Amino acid sequence: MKIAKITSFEVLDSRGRPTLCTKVILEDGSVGTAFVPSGASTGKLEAHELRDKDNSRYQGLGTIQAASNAESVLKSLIDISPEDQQAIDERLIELDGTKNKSKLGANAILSISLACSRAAANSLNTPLYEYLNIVYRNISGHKSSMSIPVPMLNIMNGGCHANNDVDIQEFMIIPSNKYLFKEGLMKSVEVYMNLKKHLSDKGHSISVGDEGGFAPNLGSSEEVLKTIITSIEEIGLVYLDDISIALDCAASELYQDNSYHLAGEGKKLSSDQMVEYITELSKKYEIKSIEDPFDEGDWDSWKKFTKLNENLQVVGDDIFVTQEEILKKGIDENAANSILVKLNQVGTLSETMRTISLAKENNFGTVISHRSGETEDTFISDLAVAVDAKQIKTGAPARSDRTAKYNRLLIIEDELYP
Ligand code: 2PG
Ligand code: MG
Repeated sequence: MKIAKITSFEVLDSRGRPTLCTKVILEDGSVGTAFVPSGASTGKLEAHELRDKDNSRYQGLGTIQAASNAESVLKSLIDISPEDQQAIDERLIELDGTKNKSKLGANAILSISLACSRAAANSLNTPLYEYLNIVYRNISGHKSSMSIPVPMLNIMNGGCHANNDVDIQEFMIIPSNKYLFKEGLMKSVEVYMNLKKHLSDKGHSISVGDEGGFAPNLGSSEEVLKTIITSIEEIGLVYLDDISIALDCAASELYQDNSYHLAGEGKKLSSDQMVEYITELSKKYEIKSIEDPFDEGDWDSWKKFTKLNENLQVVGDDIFVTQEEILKKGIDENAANSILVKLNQVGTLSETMRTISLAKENNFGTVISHRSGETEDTFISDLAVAVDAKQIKTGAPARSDRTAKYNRLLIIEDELYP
């Protein structure tokens, strides 16, 4: 089997910005389509998202060049079976030839990598999660089983995902793993519904941020945490037993001139003070998981914090950017105990799977993640199931770009456990 055709063009993401839609068509007529997501609080070492910078279109954000690059690789892929994901990805990396995929664009490369796996799964008439599980077993050498991940739902937005006065970017709820996926999702949605009512009754705004979470001006992170806990308890659920809280501080966005600027709270903290502040906040509110509490370059704080908070899930996003080499350093230096996994931070499916495999071999948790700029593509739901990731974060239970992922998991749960 060979790839017969590649087409790529611009579509819109959830922020209304252009992004790529790429179709890989095989000789037998099977088609695989993939959309590429896009971040706002991006890590410096992420693979390069190629934008046209032509200000006469989409304020310079067009992706026509990336689309044309995606189409141009066809002739270099026709000697490789689309089922050989590693060989496809290696050829794409070779053709690009740069460290950060800036020549073809990581968006162009990722769209082919993902579309190719979908086309192969369709050609074999296999559900995507099952096909990805086979690819993951081959790449990792692990006898990995499949499971439905626990969702982390971002119900209050701040930072650069909203224009309010809350410094921390994401306040997420996590249903207990005693629940089936569909039950945990339902409980979480009930909290989200009650939170909306609660905010509205108090005269707060119920408009939402980029990931579908509410974004009122509550001024301080403690106020947000108290409001969420009240919304959980008001409907008869037990905080921690039924629903816990996770945070993504996205602290690289707060870090400037060696200090953390918490503008909403009117605080400017040194690294040591930030370690203290985050440690106290997590202890006081019994936070279960905390992502990017420090700047991606502030490794000393990461190490101190992880050591001080052994029972807390400490997740590295901007610091590891889904890259195997950086994760290796993080594992060696005990800079965290979990990794956030985003396909477009590295740019191919096989590299993403190698990073996941390294994490698992070292007892690092893996959280599969969406981006703040998303599309209706639900690839990450299948990926999370395929690699037995345990957790997925993909926004609030609102807006189709977010609910599509949860709905896909409901479909997979129904197929796997009818
Ligand atoms: C994050 C993500 C997703 P962005 O920081 O974890 O929630 O945001 O896509 O803007 O990097
Ligand atoms: Mg993050």
